Amino acid sequence: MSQQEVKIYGHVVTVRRKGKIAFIALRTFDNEEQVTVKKNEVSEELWSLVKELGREYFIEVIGTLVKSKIAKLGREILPKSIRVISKSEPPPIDLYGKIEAEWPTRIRFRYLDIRRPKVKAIFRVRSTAMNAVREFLKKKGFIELTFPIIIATATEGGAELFPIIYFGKEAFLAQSSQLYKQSAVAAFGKVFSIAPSFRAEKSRTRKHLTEFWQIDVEAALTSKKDLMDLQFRLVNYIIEKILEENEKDLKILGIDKLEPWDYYEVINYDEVIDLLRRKGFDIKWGDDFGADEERALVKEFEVPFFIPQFPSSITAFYYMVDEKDPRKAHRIDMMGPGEYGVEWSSGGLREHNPKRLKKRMLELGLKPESFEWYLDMFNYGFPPHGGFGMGIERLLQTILRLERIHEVSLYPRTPDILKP
Ligand code: AMO
Repeated sequence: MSQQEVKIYGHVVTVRRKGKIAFIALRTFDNEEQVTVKKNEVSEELWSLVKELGREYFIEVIGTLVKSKIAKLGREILPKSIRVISKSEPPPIDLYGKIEAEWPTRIRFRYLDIRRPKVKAIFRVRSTAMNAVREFLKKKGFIELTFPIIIATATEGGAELFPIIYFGKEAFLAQSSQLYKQSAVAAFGKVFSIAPSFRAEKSRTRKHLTEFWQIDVEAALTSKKDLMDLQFRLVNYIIEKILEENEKDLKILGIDKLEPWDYYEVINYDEVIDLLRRKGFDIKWGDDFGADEERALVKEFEVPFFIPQFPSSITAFYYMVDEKDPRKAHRIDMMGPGEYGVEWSSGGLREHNPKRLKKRMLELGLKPESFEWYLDMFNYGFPPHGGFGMGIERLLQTILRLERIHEVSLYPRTPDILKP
């Protein structure tokens, strides 16, 4: 590297002085640079300014970039001038300490917490993942659409809705794009949306947010095998892109083993129940898995796996019931494996016969009148179809080996967190 004049901006991480030399660790938006100030080579004014610099001061440095054997990036900046653009109070949380602040403190000062290299690494990976989803699905012929967030009816169960006042009427924040993506499939054949989803669940667990982002995918004339293959390839494509674009971030996060999976597994609901019973859980056919059961289950797997059928009684109305065995419905859950595994997605084949749909709604205690337009649209030549909804935070929680899903949300929303 030949000498190069540079102008950089960043936050002061630390200033270490050793006699006639001072090292400023400067966090730029992309890196941590070292600015080396030599008393004998700079003006008196600059040398005394260095003494005044505090943590998180935002400064401009103009100087020469030279090679360095000791600096982390193998380079350092010898400044000609330093300008303080914005001073900082002493930060209330240690942005660089080996021991992280406690989570409630981190959340309280989340606007500072997100400056930490580890946190930034997570969100650079998330950005790559979002792009990868779009790239992959577009290559597969899907069109990206956006659907309403303000809606009139529940899609995923009534109790989990956030009500809002809409010009004096009651409306809700969308739990998913379910009904709308289904409507669009009849027009476009292959559709997807990436949208926020809201669930008023009082679940204080490692995998629940009240606001999360869902990759909603729907395709006409698809099969369960197609849906499983598509999701498996989508996940692998995301991982390939992360490996390509986020090498530095993975290093910061301490993730040295990440690669696309060679295959996926399929395990039937009945086998899952047997397995959990063998593990001592008090669970019977017809039950959904609780948090502890899910955790025990995913730990048994080293690759992503699908559960391709569920009892109809615990399956939403829009899934197709198995004609041969009406106790079961064509719902497919995709599960992330291992210690950090969680349910990544739900999906399956949909019912497109309005009479059968109405019957299902009644069976599940829903009011068909609330779904008038949805039921009606199936009277107009509707293609068989299926799809899935994948939680982006859940997927990244597993990939990035994070104990808490909240880490993947810039400003997480939970029953306890509404600020900042
Ligand atoms: P479901 O309700 O299973 O299905 O949600 C789909 C996926 O969204 C993610 N997810 C969540 N992530 C974080 N916090 C939550 N509280 C939360 N709830 C759900 C999970 C889950 O697998 N309409 C269907 C999907 C479909 O059939 O297309 C649906 O919403 O990753």
